Amino acid sequence: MLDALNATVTPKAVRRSDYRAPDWLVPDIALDFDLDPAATRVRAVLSVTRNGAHDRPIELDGDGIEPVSVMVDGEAVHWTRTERGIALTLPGEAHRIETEVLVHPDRNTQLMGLYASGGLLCTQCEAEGFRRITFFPDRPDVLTRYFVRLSADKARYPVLLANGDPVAAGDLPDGRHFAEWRDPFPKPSYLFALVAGDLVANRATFTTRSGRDVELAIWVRAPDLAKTDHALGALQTSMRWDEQVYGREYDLDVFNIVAVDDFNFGAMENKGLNIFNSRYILADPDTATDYDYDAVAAVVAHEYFHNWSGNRVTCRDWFQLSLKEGFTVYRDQSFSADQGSAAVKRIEDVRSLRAAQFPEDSGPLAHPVRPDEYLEISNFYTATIYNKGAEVIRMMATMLGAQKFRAGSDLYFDRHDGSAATVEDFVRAMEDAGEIDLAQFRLWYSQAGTPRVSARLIHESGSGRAVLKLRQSVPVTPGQLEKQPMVLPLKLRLFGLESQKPLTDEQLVLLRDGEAEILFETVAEQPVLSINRGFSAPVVVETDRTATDLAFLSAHDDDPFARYEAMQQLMLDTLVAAVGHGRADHGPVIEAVANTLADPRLDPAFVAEAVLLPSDSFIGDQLSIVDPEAIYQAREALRRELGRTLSERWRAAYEGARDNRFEYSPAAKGRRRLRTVSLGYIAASGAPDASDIAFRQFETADNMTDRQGALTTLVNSGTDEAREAALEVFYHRYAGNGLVLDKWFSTQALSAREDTLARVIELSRHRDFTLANPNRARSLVGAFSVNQRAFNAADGAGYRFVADQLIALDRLNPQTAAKLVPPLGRWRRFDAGRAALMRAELERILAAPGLSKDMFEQVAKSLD
Ligand code: B3K
Ligand code: ZN
Repeated sequence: MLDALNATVTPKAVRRSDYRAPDWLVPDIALDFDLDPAATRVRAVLSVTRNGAHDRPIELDGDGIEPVSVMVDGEAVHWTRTERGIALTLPGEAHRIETEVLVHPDRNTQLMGLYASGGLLCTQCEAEGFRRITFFPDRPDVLTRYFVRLSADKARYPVLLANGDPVAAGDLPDGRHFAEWRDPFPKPSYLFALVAGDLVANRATFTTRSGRDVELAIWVRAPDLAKTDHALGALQTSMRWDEQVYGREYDLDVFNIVAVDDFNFGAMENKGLNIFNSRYILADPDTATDYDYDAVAAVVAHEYFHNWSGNRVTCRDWFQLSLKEGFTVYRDQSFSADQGSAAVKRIEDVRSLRAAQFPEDSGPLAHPVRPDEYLEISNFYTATIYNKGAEVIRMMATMLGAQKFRAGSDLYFDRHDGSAATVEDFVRAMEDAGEIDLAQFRLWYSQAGTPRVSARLIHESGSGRAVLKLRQSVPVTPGQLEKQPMVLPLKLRLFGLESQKPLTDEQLVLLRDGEAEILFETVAEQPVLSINRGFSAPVVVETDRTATDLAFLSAHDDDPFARYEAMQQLMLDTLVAAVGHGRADHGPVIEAVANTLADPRLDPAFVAEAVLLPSDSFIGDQLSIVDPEAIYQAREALRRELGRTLSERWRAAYEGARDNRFEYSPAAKGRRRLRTVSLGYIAASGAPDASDIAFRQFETADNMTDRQGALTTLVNSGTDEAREAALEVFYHRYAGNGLVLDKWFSTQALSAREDTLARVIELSRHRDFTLANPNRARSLVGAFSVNQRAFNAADGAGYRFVADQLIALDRLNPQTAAKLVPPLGRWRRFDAGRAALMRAELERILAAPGLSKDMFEQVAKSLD
């Protein structure tokens, strides 16, 4: 029975199986915006055509907008309100619908639709924001040619941008002006965009391989102009890369990117007018870390690549989201791999898959790469859709080989250009071009859960044979109790422990059944198994490899990922044993780390990754019940011992990477990374001079990577004096720079110190803290909730703090609030006491008056 006070109407699920082609199409639209932050008048003229023989009305979505007038073919008409907008009964096959509505950008705190950000007016429409701008069949399979006229106050909004190519501009009476834009490529409404503001551009010309000139511009506010060169360079590099690697050329005369400070996620691929969260555009050495530089290039590339994988070929419905996102992430990952160290890039990608997607896949929000239903589509922009989706594409590329994969991609673009496609269309193109049967492989799209593979290698020394016994299982996930075996492409190779040489070539094994045996002949010596090389399948592999085997692979495997992985496994085995028994033999890890540090052939960037211990939460993911304190203590003990025992080596590595004047290159980045990782170990050793070394690095750094690396070390383990001094200097140095202040907040929220929660609560009352800006909300609340030890304080104070913030944030911005729910939903992984406290907070959120659909879905599923 519904509680009368909290009568939440359970929102209706949207199901993939209910898909029906649109009843009406909209080949053309003319939009006229009379822009004003308080009240913008939007006039729309839709030419609509009946799709097929039926007598159903046309349904136009509308959310939070009031019609001023609705006319059909020039006459005022009768319309009815529906749950999602309005419906009109139309007599003929083709009509002209004219609507006028008012919208209020400066009251839009959800940041969906038309909103105000730092003096600009801008839009965000994916997935369902266009209906907050005008009445329209807001679904991705309705493709429309847009003509857009913008008018606004010229002094306040001198720049007026929309999709496509500019066609006219001029002055109007009363200090206003106008601009007209035409986008010749039919597109779904989620790709619509406009921007109005006082902006300046960093410009360049790009000549496509067929010789067309494209005017590129990155638009920002004047003080930020000097921080746009990196993004502009990345745009040019990605345009060339897509021509060379995928044969895809840009198709309009202009390509505009605008940076805005208030944005719900990273960026948006609107046709010809990408809108970015400023954190993925602005970069200079003083304010951006190497990680930021890399992220700027990756996101610029990602959004650019969407021009083909997403825009020219779009999604039929939102269940197909991974069609554009998984493929585009795969494309941006390949692009980034080509710009620097492919091995390090693969390590980073796998690390983030394991940090975000594996927990999702084993928790209450697990869903397939192609989901079957949702309440709120915004909740499905997940690591599963993006990152696991990219792994699924990568597996197809591995199985087909580069040439056939390219042929499959060409076929997909040829077949579906200008239309809205499905995941099935993509897989079929790969099958046709690759001459391969992907019937069973399709399970990767429909079955959730991370498959587990167990691998046992048995050597019969007498016969010189070795047998590899493989077994797979797919865990139960919500709504999916029965699982079938999947196709797992596993790259493997055997090495000789004694000869230290490979015993076989690398081979690609396709594990299709629950169990399989692979026979190796002429294995004359004790073999060691290198498996899932390059992380060829996104699975968890369990082997019976000993510490000796893993240490051997960490020094001798020829696949850099497998080498990293062996070290990680060795560290994990050690840490899991330590958590279980209160102590463990640290010897093998110390020796393996020492060998890695001493190997002169290794790239410092690789070394830095290889010697890092797995994170607290990844250690927790290996355990059935997470004990945050025991994990933290075990990890700290190993870090301390590594720091002490290898003290000389860390200092040598630190010094060796010094005198590194800022330069953004893979080599310089690698040295900086190793330097800060070494600093972390020097500090972990408890050396009395550690705080001074960190403070010196903090003060003398000529770049943000070194400065923030030092700040993090000081915040975690510096003396009270050094820590507070550094925080103070940092804060004042960057006062007014929102993106850098975000780092100041998140560094403190991620701190390993005992008083982190108290500090975070204090920071939530800081004058620079606001929930209205998503970056700032994430920098404190989001960062804190992934600080495993502090968030999971046994008294539940961490949970309470996060729940309070989420309730408040939901009133402003449901989409951003809902994204921060998953850490609270992990209660099953904790002891009964913590689980009860987490559930109580979830219940409290669920009972909050006026809870959004976004939050309802995430919280209700998390409690289930
Ligand atoms: N397509 C957008 C994401 C939109 C998220 C909407 N909730 C950015 C991207 O993936 O490229
Ligand atoms: Zn994307």
